[in-house]
Amino acid sequence: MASQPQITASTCCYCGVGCGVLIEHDGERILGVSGDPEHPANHGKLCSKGSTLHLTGDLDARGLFPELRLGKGLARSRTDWDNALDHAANLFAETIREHGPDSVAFYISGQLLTEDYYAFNKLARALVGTNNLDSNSRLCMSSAVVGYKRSLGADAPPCNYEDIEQSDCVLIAGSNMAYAHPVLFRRLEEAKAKRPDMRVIVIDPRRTDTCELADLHLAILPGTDVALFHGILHILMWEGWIDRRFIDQHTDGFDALKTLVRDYSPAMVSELCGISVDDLQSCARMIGSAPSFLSLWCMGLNQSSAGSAKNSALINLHLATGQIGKPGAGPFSLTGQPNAMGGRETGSLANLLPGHRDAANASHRAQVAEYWGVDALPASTGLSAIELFEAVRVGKIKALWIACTNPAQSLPDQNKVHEALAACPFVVVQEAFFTTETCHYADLLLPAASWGEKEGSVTNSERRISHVRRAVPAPAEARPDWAITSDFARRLEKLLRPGLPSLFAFDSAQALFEEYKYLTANRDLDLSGLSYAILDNQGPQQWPFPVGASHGTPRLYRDGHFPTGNGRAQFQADPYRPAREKRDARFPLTLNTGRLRDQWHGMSRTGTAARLFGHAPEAVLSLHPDELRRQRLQAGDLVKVRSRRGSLIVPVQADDSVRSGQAYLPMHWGNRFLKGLGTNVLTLPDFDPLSKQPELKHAGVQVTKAELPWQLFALVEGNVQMRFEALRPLFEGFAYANLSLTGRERPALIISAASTVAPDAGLLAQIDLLLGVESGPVLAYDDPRRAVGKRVRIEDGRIVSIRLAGETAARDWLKSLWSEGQADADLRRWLLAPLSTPPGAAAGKTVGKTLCNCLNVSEDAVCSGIARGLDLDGLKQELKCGTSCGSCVAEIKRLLATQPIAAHA
Ligand SMILES: Nc1nc2c(c(=O)[nH]1)N[C@H]1C(S)=C(S)[C@@H](COP(=O)(O)OP(=O)(O)OC[C@H]3O[C@@H](n4cnc5c(=O)[nH]c(N)nc54)[C@H](O)[C@@H]3O)O[C@H]1N2
Ligand SMILES: Nc1nc2c(c(=O)[nH]1)N[C@H]1C(S)=C(S)[C@@H](COP(=O)(O)OP(=O)(O)OC[C@H]3O[C@@H](n4cnc5c(=O)[nH]c(N)nc54)[C@H](O)[C@@H]3O)O[C@H]1N2
Ligand code: SF4
Ligand SMILES: [Mo]
Repeated sequence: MASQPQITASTCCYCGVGCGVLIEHDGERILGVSGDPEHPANHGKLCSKGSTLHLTGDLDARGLFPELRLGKGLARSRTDWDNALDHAANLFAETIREHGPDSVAFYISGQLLTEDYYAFNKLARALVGTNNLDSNSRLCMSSAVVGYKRSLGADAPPCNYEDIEQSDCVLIAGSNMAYAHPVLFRRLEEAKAKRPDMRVIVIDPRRTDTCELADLHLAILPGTDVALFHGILHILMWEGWIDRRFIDQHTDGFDALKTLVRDYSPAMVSELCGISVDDLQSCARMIGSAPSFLSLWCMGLNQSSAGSAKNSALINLHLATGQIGKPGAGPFSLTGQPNAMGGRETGSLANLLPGHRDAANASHRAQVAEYWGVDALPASTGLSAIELFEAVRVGKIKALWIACTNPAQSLPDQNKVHEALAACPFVVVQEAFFTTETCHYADLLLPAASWGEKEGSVTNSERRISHVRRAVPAPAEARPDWAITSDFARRLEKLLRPGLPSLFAFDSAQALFEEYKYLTANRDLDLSGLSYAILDNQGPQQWPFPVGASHGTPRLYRDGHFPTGNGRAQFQADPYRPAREKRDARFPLTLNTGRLRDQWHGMSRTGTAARLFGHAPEAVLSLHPDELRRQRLQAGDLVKVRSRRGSLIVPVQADDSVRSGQAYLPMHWGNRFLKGLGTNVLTLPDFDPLSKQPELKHAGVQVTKAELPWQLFALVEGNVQMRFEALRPLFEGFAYANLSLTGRERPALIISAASTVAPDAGLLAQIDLLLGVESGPVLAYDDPRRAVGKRVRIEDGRIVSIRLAGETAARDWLKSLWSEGQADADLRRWLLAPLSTPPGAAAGKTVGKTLCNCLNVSEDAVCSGIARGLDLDGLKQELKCGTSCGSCVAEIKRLLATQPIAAHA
């Protein structure tokens, strides 16, 4: 029974900043969310995604009951948990007996909780006996893992968030913090506002919102970071801005590096990186003269065929200047997912084992095997994500368990990934939302509890562990991941090791944590002194936190001692190697991919909240205006983007934040929201030799105009998830189709589609039926000769559904009438006449994007405010934009810098 509103303190389930949230609920349903003022990561702040968590998670999109498919080609049907997990256990046991333990694999996620990870690790390594356990962190953090381990000896970001605020010089490389780590970015903004002498350098081929804070932005050519970092070191050495004492006392390998970087002269580096020698010199000067220097980096470094080299080349700068282990200093890799760190700690990459151990290390294997009470752990090499899906595709992996990740959207080279999933004899998908691209391939689909519904722990970017608390029960039969995994494991062990005591006698998340934590004892990350009770009483804590500790460890390596064999950090001398796909005449553009401000990955959750589409309503390719001119394209044209692996049709926009010769497409689009296999149909599976992290940011592409004269536009209010599911398959036959949500109080599904000729009348009739414009209070005008038609459904004087076919010139006008709740005489006259363009004055009317999602302020409103002479404070006061989460402030500042202030506006 629902009762009085209650508050449960938990964490945000999105990014690695790891903000604390207060969930307001009635014991059954989540009613609201706010920032937890007590949480040290965010002190009460939330970004546009965190603050809208309670608006996401539409039950129509959630998994509620297990579903099983009894044969390829058949539909799945609902089943119960016993049947589901027995079936899976039988199939896994049979496969393992027949083809060996390496014929099965687990592909998991940085969004699982530490306890979930631990259950999967024990399942794969101790029970099944395979190292085929990898996670989406392979696409995300594995280059940082290699970087830290080989340069510093252990996979441990040495800094904390306060160091960022205290630093004199912050270098942000390949990270768009303003979008991807917004609350931490807010903290940096505030620190710089208080100490304007702080220097901020941004290294990113694009001019992102993060650059709004930068004293210097180096728009280097894609993939050239190693050359840049070596070039900076060259100058630091030349100018004597290095710390000889630190190098002598605490490091090895400087001489080899010195020899290498001698060649990276400013002239050569400026040429390679496409930046000026002056900018390069200023960058080196800012670093070399700063009392404290800290670097932050993310996917622009990691997702690269030179990801490990980029990480180590940046860490070299810290070692050469002694900028590590002291306040405001150090190399600080930002983690993407909320518990990417927990995954690394529990050993959830094929090459790792729990407690920062290595699967290839025999004594590490023996330690873990002994702790678990099994004879041995597998010595065979496990497959990393890209290799794993290739092994599935060629039939080596015959049973695949996927949890909390959507590889049919997020892995590179999607044609191959879809082939693999279609070919795999048995695919299990453990998911909170049954709408994802990967769910389509599940033979067994298991409903998982999600945010606010499960308990456990997570570690954020600064090594801080929070207790994730459950506020409400999971819907219907959804269960927490650790419970699903342990239940399956208990059934499997009855078949694989009958009669032996269970390895999985866990009755709570806490039981898993208690068992796991001792595997970290006496390791660099020692968190064996922690417990849920300590986290509850003392708040979130940073590891190491060994037994007997009274508080966590804010900063590592204060004494210059590193966890390598001889206690010294290791310089790495990797030469610069260009990105794998060179630009050539056929593929003259480099495609860069990354995040939008208000969306999360494949959008299974954020894509259920209509307002989160306000800032970026649909998939659009960004090209520099010069590039558009060169290709004779207009903004808004549909283009075919083609790489060596696949192609995609999207509209194009002019965007001078992208340099000529480059293109940018957000990573969020998959086959659900956009027809085709999404952004990753274009990207390449080539990976870094050490980290095996794929090069997701540099694909060679060509762009050509797509001639698709027959266009369709539709908008329909209400029941958006159900309509989405029903309508999406009908657009398979269109060359282009983008589905998304729009609106705030009245969410609507919105569709843009195009093809060369009109679809047959039957298909259009089916679409009309689902849009509710086939009968009832519908105004319609059809011109079958021109294959043009328009239909609008009006209820209680408001538009509730629109369908334009053949020609869509009136779409923006109609959308604005819909959003204003109008259906006036103009509309009726226009509807009943053959005209397709909107009447007179309305012709230019468009619905601009929403800049401030919290207060619902459009870009148009901000621009007209600027035209009236308002500054940032004036805009905040008058329009209220930017006064809540602050995620839009960087963009408002950019508009202030670029919009003309009309003299007599
Ligand atoms: N809104 C939002 N926030 C998120 C996420 C999300 O989906 N949405 N996901 C989370 C996750 S899992 C992750 S991993 C992080 C990712 O966070 P970020 O890494 O900050 O985000 P991206 O947009 O992927 O990429 C960052 C930047 O790298 C730049 N870049 C591309 N190539 C190069 C290069 O060769 N060198 C350099 N120096 N830069 C380059 C891109 O232009 C881009 O601006 O975000 C986390 N936060
Ligand atoms: N082109 C390109 N591709 C990229 C990237 C890029 O920058 N460019 N970035 C890469 C990076 S860094 C990352 S991290 C990946 C992310 O890629 P994915 O891991 O595929 O991303 P998500 O959409 O977050 O997938 C998580 C899934 O888990 C489900 N889920 C949510 N909560 C729970 C839960 O509690 N339990 C279970 N079982 N399921 C749950 C969600 O519904 C969602 O479908 O994408 C990678 N792909
Ligand atoms: S910065 Fe935003 S997305 Fe990241 S944890 Fe905090 S509220 Fe969540
Ligand atoms: Mo990530």
